[in-house]
Amino acid sequence: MYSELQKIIKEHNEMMRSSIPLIASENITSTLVRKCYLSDFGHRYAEGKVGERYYAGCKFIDEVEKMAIDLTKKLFDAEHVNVQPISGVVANLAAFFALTEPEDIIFSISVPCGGHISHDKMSAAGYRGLKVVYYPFDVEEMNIDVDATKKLAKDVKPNLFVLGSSLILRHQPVREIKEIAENLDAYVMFDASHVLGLIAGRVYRNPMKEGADVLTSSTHKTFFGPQRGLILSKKELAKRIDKAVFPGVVSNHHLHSLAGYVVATMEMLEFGEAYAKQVVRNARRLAEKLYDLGYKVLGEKFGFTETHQIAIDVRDLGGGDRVARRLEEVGIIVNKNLMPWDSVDIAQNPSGIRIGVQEVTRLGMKEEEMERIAEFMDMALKDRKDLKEIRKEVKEFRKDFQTVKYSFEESDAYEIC
Ligand code: DSN
Repeated sequence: MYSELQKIIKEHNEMMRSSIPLIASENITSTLVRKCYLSDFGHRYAEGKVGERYYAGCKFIDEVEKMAIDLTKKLFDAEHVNVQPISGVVANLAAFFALTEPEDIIFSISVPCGGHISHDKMSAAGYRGLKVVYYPFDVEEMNIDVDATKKLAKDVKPNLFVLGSSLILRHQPVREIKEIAENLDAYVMFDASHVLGLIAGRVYRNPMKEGADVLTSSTHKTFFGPQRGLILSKKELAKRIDKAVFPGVVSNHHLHSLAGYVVATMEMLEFGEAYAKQVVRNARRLAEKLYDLGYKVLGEKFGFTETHQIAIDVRDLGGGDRVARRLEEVGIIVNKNLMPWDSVDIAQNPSGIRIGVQEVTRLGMKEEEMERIAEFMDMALKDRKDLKEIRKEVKEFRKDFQTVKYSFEESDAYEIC
């Protein structure tokens, strides 16, 4: 049995090693981060705050958590930091507990317009008992319609404005929403899961500097991983946030990955700016090339993207499901994605695909490689070559990109340490 599992892991690693990973919510960690997973921290418990634990044996864990807090404060110039949420959804749930009461009304971006499920009725927001009203959304701009939001907010009087999304091509209007919120005595929370690494790298505007009261996030999309969560907040909300996290929604908080997060934060401080700039350059180049090849890439009027993501309407190619499967056959991994005009009922075959270039950027790819990727996609989607032949070419192309860049030592991307 064990050898069967080993075989599966090996095959998975080989598949990833020879593919082009373009899922916008994923990234790869350096070996320095991965080594932390194997430490004894992974067997231990540390409930409570640094220096105020419920178990003995936390002396060194306290040092790690203090480093995580201090480095995060430095990176984001944050007033208060909680690094204990174990994922982005857990961070959101804690923020909802800290900022709202059941029956409160929140404004969220709808899932087809890019919002994350945890901001919606079917997930964390609904489970907190919140009533969800969607922002008016300008599809041409792929952004919140501020004027219409202002009008709607006057009638609805939400208690909390949730910003940030999973399909996020633009800077979102945090300042404008904050102004609306202030008049209603409401809070503004920004879920930065997708753009955290771009905020750290100073290419995406820091929502806390634009007026958000709370920033929630996962740590492994544009950020350098590993998979966990965090919350930044204004000082005056610190106690409420901390209580909502522990004992609210987290007990132990996975200390081996906390140590990995410390390494990732150091990497971000050192290399984040260069990486984030290259991410946005890569996303734009891939979008432009696909657009030139005749694909319906959203957002021509704003240069296609201001982040790591691009979105393509692929209805004329059979829809997102067909396109994602076909690309997978040649080793290009993307996700099918609802587009703003879709109903959630067609989530299994939506109108579009979403592409993120953060992981291939971390693997060292630049604009030239984005053009190659667009050509591979085009060959597969327009049947210009046998799929097996394209798969071979993709494998060959990937051979030059086997190490993790933007780290203190360049390491093999798939080595099991
Ligand atoms: N659903 C994930 C995404 O791909 O954006 C985030 O949790």
